[in-house]
Amino acid sequence: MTTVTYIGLGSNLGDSRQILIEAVQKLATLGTVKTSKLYQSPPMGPQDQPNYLNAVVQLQTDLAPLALLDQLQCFEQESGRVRLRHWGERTLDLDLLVYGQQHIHNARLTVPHVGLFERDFVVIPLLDLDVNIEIKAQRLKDLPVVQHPTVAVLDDDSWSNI
Ligand code: PH2
Ligand code: MG
Ligand code: MG
Repeated sequence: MTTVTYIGLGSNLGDSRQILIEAVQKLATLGTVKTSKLYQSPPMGPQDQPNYLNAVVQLQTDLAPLALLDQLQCFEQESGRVRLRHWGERTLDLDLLVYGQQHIHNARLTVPHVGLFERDFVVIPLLDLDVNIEIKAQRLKDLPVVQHPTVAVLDDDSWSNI
């Protein structure tokens, strides 16, 4: 059965734009994808790191949650993932934000993603993909972070060429 999932993409090391384009191409091998706009976003966490590029992909896939997570971690490694410190700089971060309506809590995975509601670099691109999206009965467009976003649009949804 096909499930609608949302994947958060982030990068602030290397050629981030190219790294995210290649990530979208890899995600497209797992099902049908749609991309949000491409954003630049100031770092959450340590401030002595570069700004991030962030986007969200909607992926409709037949993969089960942990099989999807395996693929995301594989794609992170293939990008030559470097992760220097907690909440620090990285070449590619792929976060499973939402998996259908499911709530998942296990040693490897928490879905919906922890902290999603507070992160404008996640909420704003999610709204690009579905302006009426609700997660845990919360309409994302009503969240406080939507009122004063710190993210800047770099490109419209054609940035990934998908
Ligand atoms: N990811 C982090 C830490 N801080 N800040 C922004 N703006 N965007 C991110 O994707 C991000 C971050 C670690 O995953
Ligand atoms: Mg992350
Ligand atoms: Mg992550």
